[in-house]
Amino acid sequence: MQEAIEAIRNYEDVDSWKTIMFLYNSALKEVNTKLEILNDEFKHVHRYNPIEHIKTRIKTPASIVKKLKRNGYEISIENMIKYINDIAGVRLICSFTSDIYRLAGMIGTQSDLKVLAIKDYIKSPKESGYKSYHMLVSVPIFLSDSVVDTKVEIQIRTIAMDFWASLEHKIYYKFEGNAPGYISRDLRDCADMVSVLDEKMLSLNNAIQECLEQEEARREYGEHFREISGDTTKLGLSN
Ligand code: 0O2
Repeated sequence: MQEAIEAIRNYEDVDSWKTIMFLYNSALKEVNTKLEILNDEFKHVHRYNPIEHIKTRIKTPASIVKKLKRNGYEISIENMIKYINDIAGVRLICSFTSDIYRLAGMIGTQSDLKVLAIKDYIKSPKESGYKSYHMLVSVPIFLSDSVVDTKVEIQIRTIAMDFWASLEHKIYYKFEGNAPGYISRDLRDCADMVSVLDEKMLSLNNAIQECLEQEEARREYGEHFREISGDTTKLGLSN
């Protein structure tokens, strides 16, 4: 298997940018399909949907250039492939924090995905308050004459974390990273509220599940009892 950089060299005569974007788009499609299948299988087996929705995106050229500059790299296709890990990005939005770790476990055991790095900003949130679970994976893209390992960043977060991150992202860009102190403080307070909300929603959901299980057990016991008393009536054993 080869890295995307070698693939670019092999395609030197062709338009490298188009080639590389073709690879990242293909990687996104592969990972997206995998995640949809995992979600469908989970729904089929457990009657439960761990993924609320999936968003995919390819980083814009302007955003790639900005990030290379921000990290002090020269603007080149090689540097972009080497240093920008989130050119192909998938975001999985879940209802509960427990879904995040369940999904991460399921992704980690996919034999054709290589997990290159994990950043758990849920256990260790960023200074800003940002919470999310990031997995950098590589997926083999099978071309007619070669196989190219291509990186995809998977971000997994709850609906509440996503709500927070979207607003914070907007504010970050609006103030170009220099938001007034009170806005940053309010955002950190909101991040704490998000954590409390996520915890409460999870414990509420667990309580609901417990009630449903007890109800099911009672129903099963009732049916079993009715069956037994029917049998004893037939045998003339009932009072
Ligand atoms: P944009 O505009 O969303 O694309 P790395 O070289 O991979 O170690 P990197 O890329 O900073 O360094 O890794 P990380 O921490 O996994 O961040 C990747 C992406 O996660 C970011 O891409 C954001 O989309 C998101 N992210 C990370 N930190 C924050 C944060 O504090 N707030 C919000 N709202 N999003 C965050 P970009 O390219 O930085 O931004």
